[in-house]
Amino acid sequence: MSVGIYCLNLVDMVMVLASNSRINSQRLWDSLEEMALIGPGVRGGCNRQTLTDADGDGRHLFKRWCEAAGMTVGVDKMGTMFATRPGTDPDALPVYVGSHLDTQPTGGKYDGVLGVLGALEVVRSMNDMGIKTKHPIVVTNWANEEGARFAPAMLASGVFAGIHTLDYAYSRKDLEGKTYGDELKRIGWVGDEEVGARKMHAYYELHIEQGPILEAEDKTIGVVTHCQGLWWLEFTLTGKEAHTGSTPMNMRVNAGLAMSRIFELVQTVAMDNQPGCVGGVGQVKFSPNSRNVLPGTVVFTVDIRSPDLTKLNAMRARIEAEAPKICDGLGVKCAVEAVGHFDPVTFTPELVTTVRNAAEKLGYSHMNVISGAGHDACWAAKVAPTTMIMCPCVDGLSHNEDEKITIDWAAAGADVLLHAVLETAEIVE
Ligand code: HGY
Ligand code: MN
Ligand code: MN
Repeated sequence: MSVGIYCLNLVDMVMVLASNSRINSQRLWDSLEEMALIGPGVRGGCNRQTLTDADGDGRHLFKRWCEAAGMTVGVDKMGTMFATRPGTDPDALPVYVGSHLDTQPTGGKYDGVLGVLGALEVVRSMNDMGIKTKHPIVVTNWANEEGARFAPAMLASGVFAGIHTLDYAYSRKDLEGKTYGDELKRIGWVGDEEVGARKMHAYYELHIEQGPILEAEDKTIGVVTHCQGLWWLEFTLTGKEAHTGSTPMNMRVNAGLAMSRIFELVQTVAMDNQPGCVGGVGQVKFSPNSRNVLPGTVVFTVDIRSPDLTKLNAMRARIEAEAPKICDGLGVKCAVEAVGHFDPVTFTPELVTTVRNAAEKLGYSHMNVISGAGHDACWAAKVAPTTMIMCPCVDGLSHNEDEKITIDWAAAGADVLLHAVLETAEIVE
């Protein structure tokens, strides 16, 4: 009986490896923990706000890691970072995969960061397995996704997709009056690439859910089919500065009182549009913000969202119709400016199927989800086939230093990301 020696040639070996491959979960977790040390919060989370020195330090670490993984790093004029792993076909458009490294002031370790370092881990794992792909892979760190310091959110990806001009983006100011352009220059991360000049074959983004559904349904992977739309309405209310003690109640022009009644209005409008709508306010600025002076001006941003465009715009219309009446009744002047917006997003069905098939193949429980939070993928979807992958987070908590995920959830998300990217980037010998 001849003993046939069946040996796998290199291509078969790579294909077998690739078909069952998993990322290195401990290496991913260690990278997440190391990045979290940069711009630490005060309760175990992160405060690595965009264009701060901490953001700059995080960028340098990410660049070092990318170069150590054999990638070359380009930067565009908005400061977005693109780390390229070459493909075998120099004419093939790259598969982009990433998210953001900037955090909220009281952010977690994983919002955005899991997507960037999960993408880096995909490349590191491809290197380990000697996998080559036809299409290059570009690991991406989008600048200013959060919009916490410079509104609107997803600013750099918005310029990339042609939604905002570079001048508009550079002019955006933080609460201290510093501009995006000046701060980007100050940290030394103004790149030379024209924003949006890069063309994508596809874009994938891994992100924590930032909501309670996956954990509650005991599902490991969120197959993201849509993302809800958003309006950020910035109100500037003008009252009259006056003594909080000696000014009679009937003589007050109280912008703070008007603000509180508009908060109630936002809550009522959102609750009147259940299910599937949300509304609230996260940022308020009183001037002069002194305990015993009635505010002369109050500036705050109303954040309303819905996956239903009609409901989203109806909420905006009702708030913009009723808020001025509240102010008129108090003698307060009311100005509103839309400072952030995107319509609900439908991700690319073919890529959504690729993600679902990868989760199936890897044996991960999964379900379709609509993203409650906004992401750079919302703008990438304007210029390329795009979709997202989500993993659960503990109690659905995010934008809070107590944000938690498990190493298994992180690994599952990055495993699915690996297989989706390999499918789209096409493994070759
Ligand atoms: O606002 C958002 O949904 C995102 O966290 N920037
Ligand atoms: Mn995010
Ligand atoms: Mn966020």
